[in-house]
Amino acid sequence: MDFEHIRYRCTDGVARLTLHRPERLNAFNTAMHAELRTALDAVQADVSARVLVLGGAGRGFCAGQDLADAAVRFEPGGEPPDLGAVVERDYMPLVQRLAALRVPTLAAVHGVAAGAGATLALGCDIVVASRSASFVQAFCKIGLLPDTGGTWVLPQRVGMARALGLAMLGERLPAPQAADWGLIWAVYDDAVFSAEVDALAVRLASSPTRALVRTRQAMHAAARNTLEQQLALEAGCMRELGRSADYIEGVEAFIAKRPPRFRGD
Ligand code: LHQ
Repeated sequence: MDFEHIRYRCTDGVARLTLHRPERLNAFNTAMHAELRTALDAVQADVSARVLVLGGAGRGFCAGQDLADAAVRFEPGGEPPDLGAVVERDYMPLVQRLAALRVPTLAAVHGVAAGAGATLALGCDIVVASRSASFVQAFCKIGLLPDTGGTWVLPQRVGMARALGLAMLGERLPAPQAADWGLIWAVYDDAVFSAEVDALAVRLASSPTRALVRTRQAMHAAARNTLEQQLALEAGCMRELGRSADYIEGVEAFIAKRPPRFRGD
């Protein structure tokens, strides 16, 4: 597929979506958001896709909203921009598409992930970073609050004290500390980062896709459920997955002491 501000390809079950405005640290503009929606819809519709890897081109992952974009600029003498409308049109659908995606999502963060760039990465199921990467909740520096699900995911991952500190001070959080705090899954040395990401992508692409996605959905639902509701949800998912080809294959492979060949259904 041809895009201007992103790159997208899907080979051997691995869908790779790369933010591609390197001269602007891959900051989001309106056109990039539209392309992201199209690409995520393509992943959703492509039955050969088994994992989505989200990365950035050039020297960093993403600097969040492009602050020079007309959609968010205040022109002297004019009306203030409606940032709520921008969030509703561009950022909410992005997070919602990621959360509903029928394949697991892997964010590969190198360099800086700032503002909505950071919270977008944190919206993926698994977040890995190169050792020199950093995460910046830059919103407070320009008078905003963490969006793109930031106020939801930050306290869940790191607790309220650290979440508020990150969001209110806007300091750079180095990737190793982000991993120590439980904000992200793992950090790899810069020299082996892309090889580690590839290996993880291949592993996820050969995993029982539907089970992984139900796991994400159940864990997200837990934030609003009672224990009783969550137990019932788990039972329903188990009922569904127990009828899946991947469950049959997983158990057969275990009994036969051979590696499973999951098909993702
Ligand atoms: C940028 C940006 C950028 C444009 C670097 N825009 N050019 C939702 C809805 C509605 C409205 C607003 O926002 C949102 C969600 C959000 O994401 S709000 C948060 C927006 N992002 C920021 O506030 C981050 C601003 N950028 C920074 O603080 C720094 O650039 C970071 C920490 C990302 C990186 O710092 P450095 O590594 O020192 O790089 P740099 O500052 O030199 O940036 C490199 C270039 O990229 C530079 O351009 P230039 O022409 O001078 O080389 C920057 O102007 C440009 N750039 N971020 N968000």
